[in-house]
Amino acid sequence: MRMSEPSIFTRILQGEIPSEILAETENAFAIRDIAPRAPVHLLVIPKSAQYRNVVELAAGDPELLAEMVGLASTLAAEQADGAFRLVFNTGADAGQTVFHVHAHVLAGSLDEAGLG
Ligand code: DGP
Repeated sequence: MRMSEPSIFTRILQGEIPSEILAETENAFAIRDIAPRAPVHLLVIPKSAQYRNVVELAAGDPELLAEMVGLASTLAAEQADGAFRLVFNTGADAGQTVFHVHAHVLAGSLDEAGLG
């Protein structure tokens, strides 16, 4: 465990910052992105902030990565037609701003959608 400040997503999970938890599994949860770039734009986030990005997550806990993909798929089926994009911004130069790994789930009409 790093000794840094809790991430914004940890603070949401702990109820310090309001955001509806749309769904959760044992180790992950989902919220709506605060600045949606698609008709459906969700974030699927591990409950633990242990991994900073998807490369670290895939190396350290591939089962958790699979759990996140499953939650994304379930939500895309519930909130859209089941088709979705899964985007992991990885590194500040790629647009990552929160270094607590998270998947952007983009669904709905994606013609105009940015990549998260
Ligand atoms: P990224 O740029 O890939 O690190 O994505 C971080 C996303 O987190 C960004 O799309 C906006 C979202 N976000 C940041 N702060 C909050 C917040 O307080 N609530 C919610 N729901 N989303 C947030």
